[in-house]
Amino acid sequence: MIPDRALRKLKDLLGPENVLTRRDDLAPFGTDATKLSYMPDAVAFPGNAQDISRILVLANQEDFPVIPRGAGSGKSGGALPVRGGLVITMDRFNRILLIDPENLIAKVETGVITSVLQEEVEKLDLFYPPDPASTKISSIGGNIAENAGGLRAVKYGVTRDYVLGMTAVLPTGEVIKTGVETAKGVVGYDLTRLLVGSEGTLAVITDVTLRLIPKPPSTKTMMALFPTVSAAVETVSGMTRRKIVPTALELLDRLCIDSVREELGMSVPPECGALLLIEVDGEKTITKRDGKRIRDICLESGALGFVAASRKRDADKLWEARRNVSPSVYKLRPDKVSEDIVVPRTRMAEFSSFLDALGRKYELPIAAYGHAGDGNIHVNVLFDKKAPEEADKVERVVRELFRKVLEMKGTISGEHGIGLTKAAYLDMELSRPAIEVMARIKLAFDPKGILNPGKIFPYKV
Ligand code: 2HG
Ligand code: ZN
Repeated sequence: MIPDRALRKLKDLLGPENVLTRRDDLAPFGTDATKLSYMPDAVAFPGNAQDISRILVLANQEDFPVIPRGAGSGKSGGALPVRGGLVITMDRFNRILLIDPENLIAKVETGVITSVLQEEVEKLDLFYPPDPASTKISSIGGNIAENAGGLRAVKYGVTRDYVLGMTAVLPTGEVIKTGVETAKGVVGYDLTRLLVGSEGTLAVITDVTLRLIPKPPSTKTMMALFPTVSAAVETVSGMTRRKIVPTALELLDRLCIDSVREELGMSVPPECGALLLIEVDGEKTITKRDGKRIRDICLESGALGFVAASRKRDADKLWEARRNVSPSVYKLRPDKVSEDIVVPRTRMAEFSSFLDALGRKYELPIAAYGHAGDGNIHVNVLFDKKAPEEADKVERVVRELFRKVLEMKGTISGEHGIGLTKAAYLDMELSRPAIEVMARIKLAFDPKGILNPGKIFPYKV
């Protein structure tokens, strides 16, 4: 609960138009892409780092939780107000401050939508590679909070690889600068790297300096059809063995294909059990050569068909369909849990047989898709929460999945973060001393535990 005097103070600080307290207005800020929902006590729209600093000082004095929120597209519940309190949205932090083609950097406020930045830098023949499937709806700040990956991570790495420095407001109200605006920098502990992926629990990041690279002059998009997921992922291993690193190498299993069949714009025969979407980039001669090598590998590995998109429009359609898999699988059941496990690339075929057996054992549809080039597979367990015989099984399915992934030397989260939905499983992967040292870091930043409580840790820090 936020005391009335604190709410009055907030309205004085930000202006009454920037503080919501009516229940009807609050509900949309209590949910995200997990479809879980919790009611905040109030929502604030700060306009600059000083506003956030004052809010956090007040929260420490009056002891209420503050939950930073980007665009609300999170997949692990990182922005949900699980203990009520004040949600602060970054909507007003929506400016691209600088694109510097000579130093290859951009400076942006963290509420900027990722695809907006991508489009702006591409106008100058520059490239911001991190490309989560949600690029059109997620914000740079949210991507940084969760260290988002995405489709191009196989070649270009993840968000953290492009963050050089930032302005961050500490939970105790101090505003700090971390990192650099230069190509390199090693002064002091790497707080930038610590804050990337800290899921809104250590600081509120208000602007960032990002590394850019030159835009690849051309791209080539291809689709290969396979009878089974095993055949498709064996092909992925074949490409890695032959030292081919595409820009994107994405898998869709049969359930996913069925969910976006119309959107693909290319016909996929019913005997197709899996497909790979592949993109390469670079000089035209290179994309042509790599495209041919990839085609040969796919056909040698038993592909049922192989097509290259001849027009940009067709390629865009394929990628759009791929980005829509996550919402489209709801056609199969009204509810799902989305996982983002990673297994060693060489063990994906073994993992896909495990998933088949898991689905049969629990009699639930399990869709598998995503970033096969990284071994990062989205396992979506579909169910109906109104049907207790289905809902009761989901936790067991997830535990069994994580146990197998860890046994295979994988990780339980490759890109969505732990947030709320995976906190109960954190100790499956991390040892007690590792969690304790993280808890001590949290306490060093946030002694009163006011910033985004209830996230990451399986117990109260
Ligand atoms: C994707 O790659 C996203 O489509 C979402 O990371 C995946 O919902 C999911 O499981
Ligand atoms: Zn993904």
